[in-house]
Amino acid sequence: MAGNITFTMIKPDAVRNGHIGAILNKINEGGFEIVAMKYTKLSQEKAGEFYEVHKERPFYGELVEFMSSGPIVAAVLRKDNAVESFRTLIGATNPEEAAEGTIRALYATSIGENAVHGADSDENALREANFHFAGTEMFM
Ligand code: FUP
Repeated sequence: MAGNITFTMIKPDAVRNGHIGAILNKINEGGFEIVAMKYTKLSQEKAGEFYEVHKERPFYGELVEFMSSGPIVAAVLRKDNAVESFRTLIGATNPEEAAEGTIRALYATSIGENAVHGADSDENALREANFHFAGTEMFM
């Protein structure tokens, strides 16, 4: 059965471009409840750890550099079938391929600087939530 929790980050590009409010509005309109949220900045070390699965990919260095280049908003969201539903709301990784009206189609600039992160499985959603938040910071 699909879980009801996902994890997201509003990435440094979207924060710099002033899209926090608009993106949170899309998240609310999409029917997601915010169960944890913080405005924070990842160190290079923390960003490297978060994206460890991509370590061997050619874009890993740039990804870590970018994700630690400015503040982000990290959040845990609740909705039925949260992971899949949120990935539909954000659209494809490459904004040029993202469906019209999705968060990435509206606010991302490139495949590397693509405005938002969305967990890709229930297991990763929980792992990523626990990476960013203490149990006492999540109002499940
Ligand atoms: P997504 O799950 O849609 O965030 O996409 P991936 O897990 O495949 O990629 C994670 C992040 O790596 C992306 F958000 C941006 C970066 N990336 C690139 O910079 N270039 C690529 O070709 C693919 C991903």
